Amino acid sequence: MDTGTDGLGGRFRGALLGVAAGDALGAPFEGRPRVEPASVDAWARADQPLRRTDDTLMTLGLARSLLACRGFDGAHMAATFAEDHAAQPWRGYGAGPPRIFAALRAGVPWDEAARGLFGGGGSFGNGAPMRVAPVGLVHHGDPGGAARLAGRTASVTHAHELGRQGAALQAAAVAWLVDATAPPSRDRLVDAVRAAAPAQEFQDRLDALEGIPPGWPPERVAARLGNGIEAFQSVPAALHAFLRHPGSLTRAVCHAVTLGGDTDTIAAMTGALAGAALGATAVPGSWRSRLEDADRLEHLADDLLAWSRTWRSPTTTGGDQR
Ligand code: AR6
Ligand code: MG
Repeated sequence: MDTGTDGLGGRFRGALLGVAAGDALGAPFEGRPRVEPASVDAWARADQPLRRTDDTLMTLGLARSLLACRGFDGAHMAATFAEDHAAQPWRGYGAGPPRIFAALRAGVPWDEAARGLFGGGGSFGNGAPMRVAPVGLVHHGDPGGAARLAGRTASVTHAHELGRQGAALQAAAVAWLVDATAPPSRDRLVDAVRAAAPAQEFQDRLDALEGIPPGWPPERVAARLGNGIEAFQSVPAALHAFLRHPGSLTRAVCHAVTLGGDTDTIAAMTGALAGAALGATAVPGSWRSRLEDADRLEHLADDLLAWSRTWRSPTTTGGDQR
């Protein structure tokens, strides 16, 4: 059940369901330095609803904006994120985005608002990579194109170069995995995405991934890669969790949660990677039926696939908005 390798439609659905499942499974453990595997296991087998946080909400908003504008429109994407936040501000947002939304309401242009954060350097939080799976999907098989579009979507809230590179790395990995034959090897995946995040903070951790033995316990992995809210810690941690269990979405996501720290976001990104590689059949029925708005996630995945087919067809040419 857990080693499915669906066709393209199943992989699109798998990536979005994977984000939502990882987000909701990780959410109760967010901020704990360590998480016992037995606790994650119990929550994975429980029957309570799996509620989304900002990770899934912003993924939905990013996908809706790309579809509505037939590509990236910064003002529209910023307005979409701000509207979703205004409707449900209690979904667990980081500190930065609400400040950006307030600046937008005060009339600051979308491409200036994010640059004002954190002393003018912009954010390198993981808010841009956590929501970027739709970009990897529509650029499946094209990690470079995914990385470029991811950087543009990141700039709406994460102006810091490390925030943008984190989104580029995650999107490139999703793009590569959608078209990969399972199970992908660590070296091939790392080679395919390395160029998306040239900063030393990412390159050092991509190197470290290669040296992590399969038997290392979560706390040693977390000590090596980090498990924090910074994009350069949590994106490599998600790559690790996926690569630890490349044939099982459930095991990869549960392992991600045991890394501790920013558990919902590390698990959401792991879920995106595993879902892109393995497809929707890798998401257990028991999880899917607990997931908030699973139907909506699947419809959006289908719409992303239909849209990407229109401009990826050999008879059409892509505009620079994509
Ligand atoms: N300098 C210092 N600290 C920083 C910087 C910087 N340039 N950039 C980010 N931080 P934020 P997000 C720290 O606020 O990325 C939710 O729980 C700082 O502590 O831009 O959208 C989601 O589930 C800042 O508050 O928000 C994710 O886990 C933090 O990084 C997460 O929040 C997050 O950056 C997404 O947060
Ligand atoms: Mg969250």
